Amino acid sequence: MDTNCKEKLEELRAAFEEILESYTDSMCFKPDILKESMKYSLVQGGKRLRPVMMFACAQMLGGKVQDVAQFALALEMIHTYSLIHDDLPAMDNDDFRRGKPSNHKQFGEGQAILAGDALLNEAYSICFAECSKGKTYRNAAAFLCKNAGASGMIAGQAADLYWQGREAGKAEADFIVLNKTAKMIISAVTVPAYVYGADENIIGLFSEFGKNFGFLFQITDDILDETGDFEKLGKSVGKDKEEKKLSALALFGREKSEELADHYCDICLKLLNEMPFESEFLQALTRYVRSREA
Ligand code: GRG
Repeated sequence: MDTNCKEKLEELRAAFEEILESYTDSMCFKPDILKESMKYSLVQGGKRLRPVMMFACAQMLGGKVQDVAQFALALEMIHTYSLIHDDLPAMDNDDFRRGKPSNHKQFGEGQAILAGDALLNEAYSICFAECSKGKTYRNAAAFLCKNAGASGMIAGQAADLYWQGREAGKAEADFIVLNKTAKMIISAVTVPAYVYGADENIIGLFSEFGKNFGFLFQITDDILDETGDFEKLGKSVGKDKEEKKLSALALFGREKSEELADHYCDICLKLLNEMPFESEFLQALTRYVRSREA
């Protein structure tokens, strides 16, 4: 990534951290353990990929970070809840997340479930509050919430759990990635287009970009689970194979997965080129994710 894009990445990340800090400072939930457990997973460690992408898309469309700040916050809260629940013994049973003990290791399983539930519900309250800003905000909120729910991320997670250790093929693996991973990224990049009332064609382009970026992101995540390093990733490695997770990597092996990653990367770049907006930063981010080590 060139210096300009790196600076922009840091600038957008810092903008999100500020918004998040102002939210966590204002949290006054009782009992204290609820607030602390929510805050524990929200602050520090995450790459903030989804908020950064949302802000970059808002700017691409001629808007400002502030226009979508609350949706970025809600999206990161939903993402964080999903990581807390995913780490539970009943799901992926991971002891580390974002470089520190996972939420249930720190607060116990019951509190971790509740921290996740609370983050999800508060995220919906934030989206609900945004709806008073008008029709385009209502459309954006509906889109974001749908992609996180039973026809989005939760469907993907349910399929991921179901197919673990069972015979399945590419269609099932793609269903998991589309829903578990890509739908949240589709939200990140398409919410600004909804907020600004963009036409269907533009919404379709952002959505398709988000989908392919999601597939690229997941395949690099799967490869890193096999080749990556605990220190850099901040989470356990090697578990997907151990737990017989269904993925492109498990189905096709490393070489073909690298080819698939190149394929999704190319589609993302092509879609960005088709957009009538300046997309240098998202192009750089796409290439960066293709070669990421964390
Ligand atoms: C429990 C409803 C429910 C859903 C869980 C997020 C998730 C779905 C599972 C986590 C495992 C996994 C591989 C998910 C795919 C998406 C993904 C790679 C999430 C990790 O996102 P990053 O790398 O995490 O952006 P940070 O910590 O940087 O925010």
